[in-house]
Order: sequence, then C-alpha cells, then structure tokens
Amino acid sequence: MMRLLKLIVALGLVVALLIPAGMALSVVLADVDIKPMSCPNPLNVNSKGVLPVAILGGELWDVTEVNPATVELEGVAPWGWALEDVAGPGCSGPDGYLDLTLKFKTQEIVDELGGVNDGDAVFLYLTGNLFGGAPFGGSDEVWIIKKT
Ligand SMILES: [Ca+2]
Ligand SMILES: [Ca+2]
Repeated sequence: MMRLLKLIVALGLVVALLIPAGMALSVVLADVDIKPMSCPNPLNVNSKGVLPVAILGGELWDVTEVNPATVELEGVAPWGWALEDVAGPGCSGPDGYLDLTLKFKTQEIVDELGGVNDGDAVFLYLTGNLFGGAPFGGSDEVWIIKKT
C-alpha cells in the first residue's frame, strides 16, 4: 500500500481506487512543505535534530480533519505535532489557513533513505488518513548535505 501511495503521489494525481466492496476510496493530494519558510530544503544527514514538516491548509483543505497519529514520512511516525499557521503555498509565509506541523527525528528519516550522496535531490513522501478514514499523500524535495 505504501508503494502504491508513493506511485500515486509521484504522478501527482488524485485517483479513485476500487475496493472489493465496490465502494470508491479516493487518495487526496496534500500540499507538503518540508522545513516551512525554507526553500530549498537542505537536509544534513548527520543532524541529530528534528525535521519540521507542514501539511499546508487551504480553502479546500481543512487540516483539522487530518488524524496526526496516522501521518508518516517515509514510513516514520512523528514524535510531535501542532496546529498553527506557519506557511502558505509556494514557500510563502503564513496565509491565514491553519497548517498541521509535524516534527520528525532526522536520523529516523535518514535511516529510511538508504544510500544518498552530498548534493542529491530526494523526494520525501508523506502519507496519512483523515479522521473520516480517507487516505491522503504528498511529497516535497530535500537537498542532501553530507559532510564527512
Ligand atoms: Ca520548505
Ligand atoms: Ca498556512
């Protein structure tokens, strides 16, 4: 399922999947901003710190409907989250729409990346569910900093 979600997110599509009961289940595309207010997004793979990630809210996206306990970045669960307006689309500042901010331990994310090189551009995929159960996903790109 994780791989399928990644594929869907990579294609940037909102698709409907048919489940055996014949009911439609839609995967919604979320606007994910790694390191809100920072563009691009450097990721120091030796950092012992945290990686902040925001799911940006908007007119059609009420992030209070997101169940934070279901959110994973590269399969890693966050250790904390909050609802606050920290950024807007396209690397802009607070836009009046509430965002869901999540904090991930950088080393837990790095462990999932496997081999990366200094200067690589890597997409990180975020998945989760709304309280109503509907799955969603999104991604953002980081720039690998690997100092030896
Ligand atoms: Ca960013
Ligand atoms: Ca916002």
